[in-house]
Amino acid sequence: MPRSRAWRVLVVLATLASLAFAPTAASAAPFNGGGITALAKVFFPNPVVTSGNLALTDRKDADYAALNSQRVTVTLTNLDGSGNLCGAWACVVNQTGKGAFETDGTYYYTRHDDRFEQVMAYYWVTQSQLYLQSLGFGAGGPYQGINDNPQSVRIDQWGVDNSFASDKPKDQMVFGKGGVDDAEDAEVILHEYGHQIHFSQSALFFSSTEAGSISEGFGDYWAADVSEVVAGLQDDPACIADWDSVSYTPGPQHCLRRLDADLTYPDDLNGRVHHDGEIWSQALWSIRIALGHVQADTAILLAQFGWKGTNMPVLATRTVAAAQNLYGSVAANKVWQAFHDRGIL
Ligand SMILES: [Ca+2]
Ligand SMILES: [Ca+2]
Ligand SMILES: [Ca+2]
Ligand SMILES: [Ca+2]
Ligand SMILES: [Zn+2]
Repeated sequence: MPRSRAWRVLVVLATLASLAFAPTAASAAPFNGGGITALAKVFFPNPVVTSGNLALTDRKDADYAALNSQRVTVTLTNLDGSGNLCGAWACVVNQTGKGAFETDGTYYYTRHDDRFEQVMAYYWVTQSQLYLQSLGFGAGGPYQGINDNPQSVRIDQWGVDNSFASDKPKDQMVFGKGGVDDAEDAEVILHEYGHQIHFSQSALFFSSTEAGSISEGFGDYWAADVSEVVAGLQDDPACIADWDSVSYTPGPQHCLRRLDADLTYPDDLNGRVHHDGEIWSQALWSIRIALGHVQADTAILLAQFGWKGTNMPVLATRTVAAAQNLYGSVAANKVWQAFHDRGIL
């Protein structure tokens, strides 16, 4: 049976917030996975975050100076040396359109060129995997690997404004081109990677509506989490997909969803997985604030292995137990508090 989860099924109104954006300092901490490397230009994580400019618009995928200047030069790692964007942890597989192919060690494109999105996907998928490994998951670490194989990615001519991840019949991530091309925003790529993490950890992550909501919430959390880990501290990290959402939210600030919606369990559940997921994502974000991302993510990820797809209180209890085993009672109490604040425990 096919299992897939989409990035977005509903237009979600942005939460307005008063913001004082300042361009993020180049405090980059990307992971170096070694192997064959090349240079590339990417959005880091997206041009709204790095410019602080809330007035940027898609302009039908046109190149213009205010966007071109937001590209950051990064190192692609773990490439297979073929010249294609394929390597140990990500592989761009195109159904249509030109695939990026370079033999001079540089993948420099502007966002009008579909190969730009291919580079984005290769880079951010690989960074996600290297971050998992840095926490000890796979690669000789103490814990089982998670999605540690070349993840197929398709940057299609798919016209709709949505993206999805699936594991059956095809293990792939597919990014649409509606509005801002979805893979121009690293936080959309990271959200979909969150589903791939779940596919890898348990066969039952989509066995119920509530399990699906947890996966949507975790995807949003992973988007904000890895966006900050890799690209540095941000003025408003709780805003998800600040760039992709300029096409479908009214502004002035654009966020697909947020990690501080203050919804509670079970009263605010309405059966819509992206909405209900905001309860879960906020709890995870609060754990991260309390413990820091390394401890928070280690506990959150360990609790997800083999989960039976039941409900939020069960997975929350497992997460508290993981924190207790790893870090002791003080940390476990903070995790419990984060879930308690959302009404989950
Ligand atoms: Ca584009
Ligand atoms: Ca889009
Ligand atoms: Ca996978
Ligand atoms: Ca963001
Ligand atoms: Zn999703």
